[in-house]
Amino acid sequence: RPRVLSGIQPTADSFHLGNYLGALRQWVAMQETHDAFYCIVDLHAITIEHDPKALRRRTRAAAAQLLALGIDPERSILFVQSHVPEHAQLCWVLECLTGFGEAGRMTQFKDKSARQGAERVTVGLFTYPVLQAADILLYRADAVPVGEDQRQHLELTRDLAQRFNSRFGKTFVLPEAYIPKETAKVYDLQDPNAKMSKSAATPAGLVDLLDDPRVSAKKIRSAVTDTGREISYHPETKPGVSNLLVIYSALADRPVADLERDYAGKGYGDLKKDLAEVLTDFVTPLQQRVRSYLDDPAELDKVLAHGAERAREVASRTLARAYDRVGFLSPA
Ligand code: AQP
Repeated sequence: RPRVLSGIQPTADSFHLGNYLGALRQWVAMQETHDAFYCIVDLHAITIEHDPKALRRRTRAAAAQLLALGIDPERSILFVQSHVPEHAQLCWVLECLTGFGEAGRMTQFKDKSARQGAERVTVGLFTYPVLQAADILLYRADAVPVGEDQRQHLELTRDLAQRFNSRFGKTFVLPEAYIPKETAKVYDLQDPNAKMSKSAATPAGLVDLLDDPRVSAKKIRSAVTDTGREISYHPETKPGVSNLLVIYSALADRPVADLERDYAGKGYGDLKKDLAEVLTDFVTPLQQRVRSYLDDPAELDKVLAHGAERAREVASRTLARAYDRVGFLSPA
């Protein structure tokens, strides 16, 4: 079976709808068709200032959410990045193949460093996409389900794999980004031209999976909509309503065209009210499952330790091969 790898940062107490619809939904589905490696990327999470206690809490919360969303730790390999030291080890080798200018062209780095202010930007934030390349290449993944914002990083990963292979001999698989067509980018409810993101200007535009559903319903009701009255999917001219339709369609598993038909002649208020209900029906049982996983942190840690052990088997083989190819003497 083809192999899939993807990662998510434990940088918030809850994943948001963008994370879920852009990436995590595909993680769950791809377990059926792929050998799956899913990683909670805590090394990435320290590229911006962080609180150690929060990081530990959020790493467990990430695991609980992934299990609650349907990641099956027997079928898939679910693990924490820092438990597998090969990620940092391969990263170093890849950093030595990455051009300084090449890394400087990454738009996520430009955006995030502009937000941080120059004096707080770390070298780790700069080399973030190289570590991401190591995450992917270690498992020789064929497919990487991510949102649209990660496309450029995937291109870099492919470039680095190709560069390594042509310089030192075929070692890595060139991965393909797997970006869902409809939900590649979920937009902020208050600013439907900006990506929904935990670092958004206002929390009103962000829907967290673990938010109280009444709070989320209120955010949906106050979502920015567009001029005109018609409920139709036109991302250019009606970005607000189109975003709501995309979210609705994904959560209810119904094509956008069906929704357009259902809501012909109805108002934005009707759409928002129903979407809030669909969301509530989705998050209520999910939150119960998350709570029950969090009630037993020792069991969670066991699941993650088991995942790390299985991940290391694969990662250590790839790293040994890469080390050998670059000419490192193997320890006697
Ligand atoms: N708005 C989005 N639409 C579609 N996909 C999205 N992803 C994130 N936001 C959206 C996808 O979620 C996965 C996990 O990404 P991450 O761990 O890098 O999370 P993040 O980028 O830290 O999430 P944010 O909220 O976007 O954080 P900031 O504000 O720090 O940039 C990825 O596959 C990503 O594409």
